[in-house]
Amino acid sequence: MNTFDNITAPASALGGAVTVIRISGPDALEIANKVWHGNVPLSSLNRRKMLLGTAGNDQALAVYMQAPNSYTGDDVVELQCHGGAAAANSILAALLQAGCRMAEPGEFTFRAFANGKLDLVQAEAVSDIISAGSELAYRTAEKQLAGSLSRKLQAIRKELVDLRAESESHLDFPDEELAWDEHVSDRIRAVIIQIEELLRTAAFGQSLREGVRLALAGRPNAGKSSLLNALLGYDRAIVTDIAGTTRDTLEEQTSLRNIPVRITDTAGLRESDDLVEQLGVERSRQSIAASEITFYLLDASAPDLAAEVEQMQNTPAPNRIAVWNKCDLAVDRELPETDGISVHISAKTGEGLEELLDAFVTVLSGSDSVAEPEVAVNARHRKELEKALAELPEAIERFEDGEYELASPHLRAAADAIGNITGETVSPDILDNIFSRFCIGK
Ligand SMILES: Nc1nc2c(ncn2[C@@H]2O[C@H](COP(=O)(O)OP(=O)(O)OP(=O)(O)O)[C@@H](O)[C@H]2O)c(=O)[nH]1
Ligand SMILES: [Mg+2]
Repeated sequence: MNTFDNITAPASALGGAVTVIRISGPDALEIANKVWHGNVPLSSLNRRKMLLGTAGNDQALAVYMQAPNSYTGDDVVELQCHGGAAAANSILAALLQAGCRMAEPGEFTFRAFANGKLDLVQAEAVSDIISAGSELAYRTAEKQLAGSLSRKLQAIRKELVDLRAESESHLDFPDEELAWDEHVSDRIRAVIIQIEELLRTAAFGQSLREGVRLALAGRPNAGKSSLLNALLGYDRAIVTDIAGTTRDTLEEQTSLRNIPVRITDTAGLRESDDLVEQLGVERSRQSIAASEITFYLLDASAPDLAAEVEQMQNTPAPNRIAVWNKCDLAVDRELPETDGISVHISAKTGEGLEELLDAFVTVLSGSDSVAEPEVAVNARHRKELEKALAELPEAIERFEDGEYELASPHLRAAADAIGNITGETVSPDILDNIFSRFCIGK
């Protein structure tokens, strides 16, 4: 990828009603005017105006966005033609003939980054917006595109650069009576706290991007598949009154309270002589262990309630919520206490499902409401933040011992790690890696 030639690609999926073809580069205008013809050519006189003309044999709309006021920061022309591969391909072929090359995946956004329109965190947010699987993931990505995370990171990096300058000025003027800042160690400690705060958003960020893994567990017939269907809002899993109906794990994606979730319905946990059922139960245990949250279903209509609870307590499950199901059949029955959060529902009538979702949100966020996150760092950001964090205790120690020359490299390494996140100090192979994951045309 570079920033000096002319690139083109469809910016919308082929096959829709309309295809948008984007051209970006220093000669975008000239090239577009060879392929698209209207009453007047595209020029700075009619920039940002949609004009009707023809491209190939068909009608096409064209708009010119003059650098730097475009998505990429280059001169950009966008053509809109009839959907379908044939129309788009004939225009693309003409554009290639006229001097463009095909853009690589993410190359338009790369140009925006290289031209200083976006930093790396914002460029990644563009990709997050496209792949957002829920409203909350979308809104968080939007905030990061608007700079919510970039601003925090820039402030941290600037502070680290200032601290390093402070540390080095001790070296440069050791004998002078300068007004040293006496709070350097405290300032480094404050940076540590800010980085730790960002790191705390990583788990939620992963859930937002990939979906929370939620397992439905319990004995046969407890109502796991019924609950899956209730949460999805349609009949996905087979439900019968035969214990052992679900034999294999079944995974579905949905969103609960705007949070993307991957729900696994599991085979009921019990001892069995049936080989297939044994294998299913083994899978259930694995899915439960790999989940982030487990809804453990207990049958409120079962004859032996203590046995229900006992089995739950003997089954290791992360972030377990005890869910007494079939409460419609046990209206006046006293249900035993369980450790941790418990809710009472009926998968059949839908009663208690709102309380169950409240409990889900509480467990996930550690609070009563999922405060809409301002930022949510991704795995790449996390790695760099951890790198920065690892440098700082030693920087404090060296500084406090007066070994300024040894404190300074730690501060520098920490600042560079933060710079890798925003792209200020990032290496080309990391850039390639990030942008290659974008789709063509973005
Ligand atoms: N009355 C009542 N019946 C329910 C409720 N939930 C499930 N059932 C019934 O209980 C039986 C078992 O439900 P399933 O959802 O198949 O139970 P499961 O836990 O998936 O069972 P396995 O797949 O065998 O492990 C079915 O007959 C359901 O209609 C409920 O809340 N109230
Ligand atoms: Mg089932």
